[in-house]
Amino acid sequence: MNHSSRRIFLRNTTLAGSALIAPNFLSCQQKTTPVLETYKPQILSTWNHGMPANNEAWKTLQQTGNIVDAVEQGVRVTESDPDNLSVGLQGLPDRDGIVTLDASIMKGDGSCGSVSFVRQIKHPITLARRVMENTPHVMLSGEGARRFAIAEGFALETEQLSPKAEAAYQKWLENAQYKPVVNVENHDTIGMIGIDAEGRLAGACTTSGLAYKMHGRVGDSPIIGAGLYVDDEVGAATATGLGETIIKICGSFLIVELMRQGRSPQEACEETVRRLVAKSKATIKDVQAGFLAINKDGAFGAYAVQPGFNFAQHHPAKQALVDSQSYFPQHG
Ligand code: SD4
Repeated sequence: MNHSSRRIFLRNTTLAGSALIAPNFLSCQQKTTPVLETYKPQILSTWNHGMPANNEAWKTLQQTGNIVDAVEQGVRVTESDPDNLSVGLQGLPDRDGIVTLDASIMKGDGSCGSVSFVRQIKHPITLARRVMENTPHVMLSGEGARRFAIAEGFALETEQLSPKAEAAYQKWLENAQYKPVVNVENHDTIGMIGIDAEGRLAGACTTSGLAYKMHGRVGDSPIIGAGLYVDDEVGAATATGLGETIIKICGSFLIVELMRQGRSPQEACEETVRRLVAKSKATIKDVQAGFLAINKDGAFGAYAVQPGFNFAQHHPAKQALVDSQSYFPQHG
């Protein structure tokens, strides 16, 4: 373990006047805040595919020292992964059989860019970065985003579905249920948040969105404050899962604001999931949503509605896949 990068805070807070109270009574009244492990630099990503993505982000951070380069290069790995059915052009299509992609990128100084409902672009995260850096706007959508990509020299890829996606789509067409299918396989968006050694933060989020969504549907991932939010003064958060539920509570922004008010990343994720559950009461049994957060000290947290959410963590002492806790317990 690299102790220079790891600081452990253990703080005992006692009730007012407790110094006058006998020790055995004090032990009942004493509230111990949880141990917060902090790591800088650190990269966190949603789901299993976060492991190779984090490796690339880490390598990029070592090479360029730039945390924005790191998160962009990291999630590009997932966008290129031919086996991934919910990020990039090999993802599952909408109900019309068309793959449309959403992505966003944000720096801790508040700069941000995103693209939504974009077709034929292999790396929407890089297009989102171009929106951030080369336009006066935050978000470009659909045909406008595609035209901007062409102007920026991006190649247009084929619209033919990957063999895996085509097979899944043909199977789905047999019943063509319009209800979004939410399960672990169907919310594999990659959200990545990172902090460098000096405490600069950045995040990236990219997805093909909900499988078999209505054509034109946009989820939380490209919405700044929903799928991603980053503020160097506080921390960063990202989301995965049923985007409609995340947008309704401005999930990532809410986490950052809760951390601003003094919550730890873990507490902020849990409170945000509770808010989401409260707002989605009627349908919550069918909903999965998960959040990942880091604060400016490098403390981290994660929480999901249902069991099964995990995240990849990379810092000087550890590269691991970590299971998140959840609001609902393991089924069965
Ligand atoms: C969305 N949050 O579009 C995304 C879903 C997801 O893989 O996580 N998809 O709602």
